[in-house]
Amino acid sequence: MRLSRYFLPVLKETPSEAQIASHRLMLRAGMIKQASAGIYSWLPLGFKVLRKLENIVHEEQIRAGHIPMLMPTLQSADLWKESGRYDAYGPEMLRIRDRHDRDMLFGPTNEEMITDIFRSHVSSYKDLPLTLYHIQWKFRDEVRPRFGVMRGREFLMKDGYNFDLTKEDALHAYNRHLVAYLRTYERMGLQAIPMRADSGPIGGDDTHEFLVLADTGESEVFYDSAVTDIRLGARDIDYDNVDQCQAVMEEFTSLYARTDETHDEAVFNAVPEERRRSARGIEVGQIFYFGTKYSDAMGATVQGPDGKSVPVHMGSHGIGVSRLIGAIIEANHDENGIIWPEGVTPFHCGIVNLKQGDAETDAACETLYAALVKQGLEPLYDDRNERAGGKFATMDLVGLPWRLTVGPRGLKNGVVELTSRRTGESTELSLDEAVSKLAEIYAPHRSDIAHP
Ligand code: P5A
Repeated sequence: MRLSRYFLPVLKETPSEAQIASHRLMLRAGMIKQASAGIYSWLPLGFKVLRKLENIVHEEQIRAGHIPMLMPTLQSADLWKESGRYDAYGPEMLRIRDRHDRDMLFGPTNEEMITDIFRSHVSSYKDLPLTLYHIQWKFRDEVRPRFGVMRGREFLMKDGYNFDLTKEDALHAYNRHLVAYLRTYERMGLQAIPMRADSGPIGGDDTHEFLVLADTGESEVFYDSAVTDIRLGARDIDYDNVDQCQAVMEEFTSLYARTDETHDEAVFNAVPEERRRSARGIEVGQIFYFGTKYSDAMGATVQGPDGKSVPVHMGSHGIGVSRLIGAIIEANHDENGIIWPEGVTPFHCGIVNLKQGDAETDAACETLYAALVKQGLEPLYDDRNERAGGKFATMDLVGLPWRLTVGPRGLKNGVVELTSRRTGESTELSLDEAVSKLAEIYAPHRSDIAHP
C-alpha cells in the first residue's frame, strides 16, 4: 500500500476522552472512530488488524477440529424465553420490536440459537462430538462502556459451542479449547493466563477466564508468579488425544490463579509468600462447561448407544476479538506509539523515502516494494512529499515492527537501513539482503491452514 493512496487519518493531538494508552493510540493512529458510546467504525488500519486476529482465531479453531459457521446478529426472543434467560439477562440485552410486533434482540451471545440449530438437525450420538463456532458482532448494553474497544457495547466475539454425549467428552472439549486458546494468544504475541473464574449469566460450574496482565485491566487477579513462566511454545499437540490435552490443562491451571470472584485467601496463603501476586488483568476470553443447562431447557437430546434419549453435555467458549486489539496495544507500546507483534501487524514493514522525487531514491523504493510483494509481504510505503521527521513520527505511531529507510546517502553505498520498532536498532543492508531478512523474520508467521 502506498500511503499517498491510503486512508490513514492520524491525529496529532491526544484525544481528551481517551483515558488509557490503547484507546488513545487507536484513535491517534486512525484505526477507529467512535460512532456512538461503545460503538466504533473500524477505519482501514484497525479493520486490517481485526481481520488478522480473526484469521489467527479461525486457524487455531480449525486446527483443533472445530467447525466454522455464521449465525445472525438479530435473534428472536422466543428462544430466550424457552431457556429462561430472556428475563434473567436484564438491561444489558438490547431488545427490539419488529413491524409485526415480534420481540427480537441483538444477540449478546448464542447458546440458545446454536442449541436450536442442534436440536433441529442432530438426533443420534453417532453425530457427536460436535463443536461449532462463529465470529460475529455482539451487543451488550454495558452501563459504562469505556476504554475504547476494551469495553464496547458492540464488539466482535468468537463464540464456540460443543455438544457431547458424556460429561467426560465435554471436559475433553473444554481442555481442547484451553489449549487452542493458549496457542491463539501466543501467536498474537500475548501471554494470557487461564484463571478460575465465576460463570455469571452463562452458567455452569467449570469456567476459566484468560487474562492478560496490565495495570489498566478491569479485573483484579491473584496468582502464583510461577504461572507466568509457562508457555505452550512450539509443542505439537494432538487435539484428539484426551490425555495430552488434559496434561496441558493441568500444567496451566494447577498453580493458583484466580479472579477476585473466586479468590480464596486461605488457599492463596499456601502459595510461598515471595510468589504471591495480586495484579490487574484484561479478560480476553472465557471457557465454560455447563452440562445440560441449555439442552434440558430446550430439549436438545440425542439417542444414545443404548437407544435411550439423553440431553447432550455442552460448553461454550468465547474470545473477545475486538477487545484483544486493545489488550495487544496495552502490552506493546511506548511513548511514540504502537509496537505491533509480528503475528498481528497490519503491514509487515514500512518504507520511508527520505527524498521523494529523487529519481534514484524513488526507484530503489519501488524495487523494494515490488520485491517484498513478490515475497508475499505487505509493505506500507510512505511516498508522500513530507519531511523525514513527519514520516518517522507516523511510522512510529502506526507501529509496524520493521522500517526500511531509503535515502540518497545510503544508496551511494548500495544500502538501505532496516530498523526494529521495538529496539530502535538499525542495520545497513543491500536491497536484496533487506528483502530476504524480512522474508526470514515473517516465515514463522505465515498461515498454513485454509480458513473461511
Ligand atoms: C462464551 C462464548 C460468553 O459470552 N458465550 C459464548 C460465552 N462469554 S463471555 O465471557 O461473556 O464473553 C466472551 C469474551 O468476550 C469479550 N467481551 C467483550 N469485549 C468487548 N466489550 C465487551 N463489552 C465485552 N464483553 C465480553 C471478553 O473478552 C470475554 O472474555
